[in-house]
This record gives sequence, structure tokens and C-alpha cells, in this order.
Amino acid sequence: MSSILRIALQKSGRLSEDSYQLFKECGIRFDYGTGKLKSVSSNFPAEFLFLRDDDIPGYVEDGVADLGIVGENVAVESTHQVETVHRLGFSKCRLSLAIPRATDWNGIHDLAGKSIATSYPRILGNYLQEKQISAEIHEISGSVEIAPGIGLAEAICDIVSSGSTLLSNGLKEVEVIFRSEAILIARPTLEAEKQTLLEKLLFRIKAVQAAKN
Ligand code: PRT
Ligand code: ZN
Repeated sequence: MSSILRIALQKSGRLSEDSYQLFKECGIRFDYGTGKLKSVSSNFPAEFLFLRDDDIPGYVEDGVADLGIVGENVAVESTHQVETVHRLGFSKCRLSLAIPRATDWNGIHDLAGKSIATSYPRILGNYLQEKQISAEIHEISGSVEIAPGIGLAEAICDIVSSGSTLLSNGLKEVEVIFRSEAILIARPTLEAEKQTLLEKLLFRIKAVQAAKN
């Protein structure tokens, strides 16, 4: 049986449109947005799976998918073993620390002994350890920016893009701890035939990127 690449993409969210567009520009056709969970390309040996972004590293590690597109923030935070194959340059954002606007800020040491709400406990934990700051990490899965306002934490660590969400919640960004963009990830041990297909795909992706620069 000839090989086919199984590629996991975010079903609907901030990565989806640019991910679909990338394959389109690579000349790889497939249907999406029909509510289907998967779609086989009509002109490249690939099958696309449409998933929640958080599930993609796990599916790639397990071999349900061979490749996936996720935000680097999600790949680094996840405990799943996947390989970063290529940086895609879209869905750029940063993971930042923020505090109430009226609170003074003299540097990262201000966080010693404080509590910080985040959905990124691993990235934040590593950062604090590196800076030798001991603070309490309060893991919450969504609406992190309301935590200081309701007395749940004194600071937050969350994804920032334009900064308007922080602003409208009375917070100010004080430190960028991680910069992220969409990345192509792969299972670390792809079979030879799939590796050859991945190289074909990468050749096209790089050509599309080069044409834009
Ligand atoms: O449903 P599913 O689980 O698949 O999607 P999701 O809701 O978890 O993720 P989604 O679609 O919001 O984001 C997917 C990826 O896009 C993230 O993992 C990041 O890599 C990247 N990205 C880029 C962002 C943003 N920009 C962004 N602004 N992810 C989230 N945000 C949120 C942020 O959490 C905050 O609430 O937008 C708000 C801040 O935006 P600004 O512009 O007000 O600063
Ligand atoms: Zn998600």
C-alpha cells in the first residue's frame, strides 16, 4: 500500500484559516469547513484531520497523525514528544506576565511570593525557575485575565497579541516570557515513505514562504 501523510489541523480558531491557506498555496487541494472531521486531498497523498489545537500534539505523538500545525506555545507546554519540523510565520503572539495597571513594577523580583494565574504552568514554571523566583502558579484553563479582578491571583501569564484584552481588564503587560508562532510538528520517527512525502511538502512550503519574502 502506498503511503499517505495524515496531517492534523485546528478545526476552527486562530490557526485554521492560515493553515488551510498554506496548503492551498502549496497546491494541495482538500475540502474543509463542511463539518467533516477528515478530508482526503484530491491531488497529494495526504489526509487532513480537523481537531482542537490542544489535542494535536497528543495525536501526533500517538501516531494518529503524522504531522500537525499548532502554536509553539501549545507544543512547548504539552508533555507530548513531538518534533518541530518548520516554523510557519503566522498566528504570532507572545506569552506575557501582566499585573493590575495601578500596581508598581520594578522587575520580575516583584513576583516573589505572589500568585500568578495561567494556562501555561510548565512554560511559566520553567521561566520562574530560571529567574530563581519562587511564586505560586495557579493553573486555570480559560478567562485568565479576570483572575486579578476577582482576587484569584496577583498577576497573570497569558497569550497577548494586540494587548487590547489586557487593557480592557485593567492589566498591563510587564514581561514577555515566550514568543510564539505556528509551527509544523511531526512524529519523531516517521517511516521512510512518509519522510519522503514530508520532504516534498516542506519543499513546497519553503517555496511559498520564499515567494512572500
Ligand atoms: O478550539 P481550540 O482549542 O482549537 O482553540 P483555542 O481557543 O484553544 O485557540 P485559539 O484559536 O484561540 O488560538 C490558537 C493559537 O493561536 C494559540 O495557541 C496561539 O498560538 C495563537 N494566537 C495568536 C493566539 C492569539 N494570537 C490570541 N490573541 N491565541 C490566543 N489569543 C487570545 C489570548 O488568550 C487572549 O485571551 O486572545 C486574547 C488576547 O488577544 P489581544 O489581541 O487582545 O492581546
Ligand atoms: Zn485550544
